[in-house]
Amino acid sequence: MSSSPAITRPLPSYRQLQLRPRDVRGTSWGLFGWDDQLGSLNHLHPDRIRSAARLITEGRRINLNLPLTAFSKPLIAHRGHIHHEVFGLNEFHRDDRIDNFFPQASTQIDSLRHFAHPDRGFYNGTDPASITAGTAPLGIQNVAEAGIAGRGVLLDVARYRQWCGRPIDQDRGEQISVADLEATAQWQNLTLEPGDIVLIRTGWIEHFVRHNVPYAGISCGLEQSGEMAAWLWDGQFSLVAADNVALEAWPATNSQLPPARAEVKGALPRSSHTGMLHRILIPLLGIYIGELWDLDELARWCQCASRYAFFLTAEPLHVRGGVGSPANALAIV
Ligand code: UVW
Repeated sequence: MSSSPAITRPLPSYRQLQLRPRDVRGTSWGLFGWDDQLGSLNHLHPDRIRSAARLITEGRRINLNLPLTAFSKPLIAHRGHIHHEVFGLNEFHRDDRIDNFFPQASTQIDSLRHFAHPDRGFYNGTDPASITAGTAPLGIQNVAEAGIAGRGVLLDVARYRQWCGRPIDQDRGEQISVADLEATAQWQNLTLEPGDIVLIRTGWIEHFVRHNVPYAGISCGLEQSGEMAAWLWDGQFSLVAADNVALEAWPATNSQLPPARAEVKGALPRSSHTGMLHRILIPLLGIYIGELWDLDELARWCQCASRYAFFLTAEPLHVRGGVGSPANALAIV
């Protein structure tokens, strides 16, 4: 799989998705083909990538990844801390090994096998039995094979909110609204375009990592609402990533999204995943998302240059059947 096919017909809006036939209602299933593995990455047309390359004016590279070892105490309890061993076959040689590696423990991209919707299943109706280690469906290797490159745009919501006298309260798990995203873009004089790789800076990394504030398991992030899902789908963005724990606010206790039918009926116990935007974005819409992207240096450059668009690449690990991966993301300005 070397490049995405061009989309030859207009895509339905999020509102129109809700009017699709019952078995695909509210989903993008089949719109990119029933065997599609790339979802929103189909928006990375070759002409968009060529035009994004023209944004490279200085030739400066800005790393967007935290170290794999950034969190000695895991942010999500079940994701442990890596053990890195350096050894040598003799005194003139070194090799290394990493054990206990959780690919989503630091800066990451989630594959489309990360979440299923409890009532609807995995993206494109993929058989859950096919989602195991080493199998291809929806695995992160699809992204590694296609590659990510295109126009990155930064929405520095943290700085916008500071500027307008409403700084984000990092301890409250605040929900960032569509209105805030749009106001930030307008304040930055940025017009969002189809195919954009949208990076949202909430200030989480600056607060909890750079200023070393103890993290109590509460993170600001995108509001869990139909309006947010509509904004992300209708914008035809290729990928959306943020500098926080889950892209969306965490935990999802103030979600405006309804629980799954199975949860309402009691067939599935409610959990920390109830009400998550992940359940809409990944399995229903096929939108690739990223978390814990380090956007602070990029934000400084954007502010100095008064420019919020740049060339961006990301290349996840080529792990067949991988669920998530370090993002290996780079802005080139
Ligand atoms: C959460 O579940 C909080 O986020 P993710 O698994 O996508 O890292």
